[in-house]
Amino acid sequence: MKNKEHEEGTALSDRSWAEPYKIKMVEHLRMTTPEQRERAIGEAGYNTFLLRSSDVYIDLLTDSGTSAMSDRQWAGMLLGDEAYAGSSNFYHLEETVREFYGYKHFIPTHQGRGAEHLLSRLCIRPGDSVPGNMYFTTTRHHQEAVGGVFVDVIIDEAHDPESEHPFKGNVDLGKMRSLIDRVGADRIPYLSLETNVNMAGGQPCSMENIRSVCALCHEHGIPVQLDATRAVENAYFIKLREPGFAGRSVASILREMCSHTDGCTISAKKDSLVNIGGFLAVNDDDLAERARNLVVVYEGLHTYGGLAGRDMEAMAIGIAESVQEDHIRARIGQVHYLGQKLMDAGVPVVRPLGGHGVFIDAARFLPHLPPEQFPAQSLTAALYVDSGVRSMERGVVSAGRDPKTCENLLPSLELIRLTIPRRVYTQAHMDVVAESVIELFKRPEHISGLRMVYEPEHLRFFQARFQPVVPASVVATGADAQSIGGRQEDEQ
Ligand code: PM9
Repeated sequence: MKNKEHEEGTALSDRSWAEPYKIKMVEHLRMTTPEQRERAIGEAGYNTFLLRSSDVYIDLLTDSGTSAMSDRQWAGMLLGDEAYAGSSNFYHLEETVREFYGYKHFIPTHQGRGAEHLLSRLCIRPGDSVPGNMYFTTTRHHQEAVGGVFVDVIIDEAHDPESEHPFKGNVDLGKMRSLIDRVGADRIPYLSLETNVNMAGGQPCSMENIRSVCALCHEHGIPVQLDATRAVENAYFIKLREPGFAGRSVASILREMCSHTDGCTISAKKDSLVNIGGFLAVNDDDLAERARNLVVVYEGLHTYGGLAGRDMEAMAIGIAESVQEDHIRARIGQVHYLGQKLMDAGVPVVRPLGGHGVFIDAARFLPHLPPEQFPAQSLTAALYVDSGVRSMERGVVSAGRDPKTCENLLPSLELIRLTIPRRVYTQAHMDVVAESVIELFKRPEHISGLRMVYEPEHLRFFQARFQPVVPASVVATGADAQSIGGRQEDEQ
């Protein structure tokens, strides 16, 4: 592979590079026919979360828990100490988290939202404002569930898919200052600072921004809690894009990022290369003690937090592997390989390319669909029917409703995410994905919109169901397979 951004500063500047591993075990993929896929997506209510994975050819739904573990991690699984209390794997993991992230206290949880739940319950009082650099679905849910009000303080560029700002995850210090002035520092329990901001397209924060926003918050006595779920990927972008960091190791950049903050929540299912797990890590002794008291209510004992000993061992090994330079370069390089192919074909994607996936601007891809027909959701269904590639909606369905007015929140970004699992697919898979997206892009008008026919109460994107809204013109001209569900509607 060759990607300009990833060649700089390496000995291989004018040479191709490849994945830094070889394949030892394979899992067979099943290719289906368009007819089978039309049936499957109809049965799934046009929601890719409701497809069976056996009906999926290339699964780019998420990078969460979908990584391939290394031989060392699998070997570590056999070293699981499955004691209820005080497992040796817990101590290994605690030591590893301290070494790579640097926080004083470590509390394991079953996954990221377990840690978000604990942090939100422990720190947020009803009516508090909780600033964050763009919302994340589960994070905001837990903040609102305990009466907090999420306030977006990300820079404006993050809401513009075409802005080439290299650090679109940055906090706007002016927005943060005016929130402090408006509600008072004592009504802000913490700033939730996400690394490689997911909903913005996997966009990083700069070290300079992390430093200055932490200084501002600390001046007012407001702690900063990092969502370090993809902090390693963020560290790599700092190394590539921020002056003064090219010669530093990703591991040392990660440590520095964390050192400015007061604690973190992590879904270890991403950066840390495991299929399950998460944690809360904090420096404050009192908060740590209260978290240890609460974890036993919701997750399990404070030395396992809902995880098996073997899961903790795999996580400890995965964390050490996650900061290896060749790993992270290949990981982000693969995402950018796919992104570049789409950009070369003129497909509108979020720029600059981010960390964990390529985000297609569905509003520009399907300009004939109004927001109330869920363009991004429609595109995920059409892509699946075309090629068996599973992607995820990140637009109005994910945004949900305003808790007060119950109106749909209309985010500025209406995206689909082609999320790349770590160490799972090859360059050839990326070619197949790109071909399918480009094929759809040639005939977008054949893709019909959707209407929501079932809306769950919480985090609706996971389980909502849809039906096609087939425009009369498409039905009249006898649309082909791309008119997702045209035939389905006719049958009903
Ligand atoms: N992220 C993702 O696919 C999985 C669930 S939502 C579809 O991107 C951040 C930045 C995340 C995240 C999960 C969580 C929650 C917290 N912060 O899924 O509970 O991207 O482990 O983590 C998903 P858990």
